[in-house]
Amino acid sequence: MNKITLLRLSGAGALLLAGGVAHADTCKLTVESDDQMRFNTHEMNVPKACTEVEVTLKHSGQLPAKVMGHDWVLARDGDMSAIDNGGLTAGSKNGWLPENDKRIIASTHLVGGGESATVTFSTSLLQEGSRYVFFCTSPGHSSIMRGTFVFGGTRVAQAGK
Ligand SMILES: [Cu+2]
Repeated sequence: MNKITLLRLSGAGALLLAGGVAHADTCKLTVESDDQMRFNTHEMNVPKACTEVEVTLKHSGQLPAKVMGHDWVLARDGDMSAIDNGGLTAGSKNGWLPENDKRIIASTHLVGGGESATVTFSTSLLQEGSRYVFFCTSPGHSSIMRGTFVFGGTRVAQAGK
């Protein structure tokens, strides 16, 4: 099930690259989270050749979702705060995710230690050069648990674009 290529280049600034682009249109990425309220990367890149992206969020810690639950949410840079606030309002019964929020491009459900969750979405939802972020909507987590998500190209678009 898990045919995932994960290149860890360096600690917190680790870069995730999708594998098998030439052979498959679905590009698979894995992100790990832990009991210290961290993702193992702050940047994810999806090549333009990918028509679909499959992201698996793993929780390598031991604490239950109630205490240290994490999710993986993708949105445009400017929508993060509003989604985060919506998640707070939605509360734990909704896994800290606002319901039917069209600003959410993709999201996993909340996972606790030892669990994982996968979400698949089409790259037709993404525009090359736009600024996207991935983050966790557990209360207070997005201040640390956030990163840049880049579709196509090798650089994040200039600020203000
Ligand atoms: Cu979290």
